Amino acid sequence: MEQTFFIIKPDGVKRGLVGEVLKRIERRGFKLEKLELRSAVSEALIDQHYQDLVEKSFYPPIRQFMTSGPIIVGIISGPKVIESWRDMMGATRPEEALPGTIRGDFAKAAGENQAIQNVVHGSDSEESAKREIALWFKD
Ligand code: DAT
Ligand code: MG
Repeated sequence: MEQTFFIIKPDGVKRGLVGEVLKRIERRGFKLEKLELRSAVSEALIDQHYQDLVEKSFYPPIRQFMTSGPIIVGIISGPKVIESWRDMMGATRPEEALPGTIRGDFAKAAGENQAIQNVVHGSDSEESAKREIALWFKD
């Protein structure tokens, strides 16, 4: 069965959206394979996670945001879960995320020199899912 990796980002945990996100995962019928609260995520781990973005000019606020508080990390499985979870999350930019998606319903635009507060992460391909699962769950 296909698997994907997801994060409830620091904004989601701080705003009390963990239950809301998990409810949507359960309602969709995906199976929770792993679920952990990580309260001290290192900058090094976030840099590895976002290896394709670290060189971008907009990256430093993302590193700062992602290490700003506890996050939830997990693995879910189901048919076409990678694409479905991306659909459920919605578009990266809050103003482009459709109503009914997690980001469309909850994401907040970036303030000056701040990261977009878009509540959730999901792997964008089979290759990313494998890489991210191995990175975050070393066992
Ligand atoms: P996604 O999270 O939808 O997979 P991504 O992997 O391209 O998007 O980027 C990771 C995060 O980085 C994204 O959730 C928000 C931020 N980000 C991406 N592109 C950005 C940009 N052009 N300016 C500011 N922040 C950006
Ligand atoms: Mg991405």
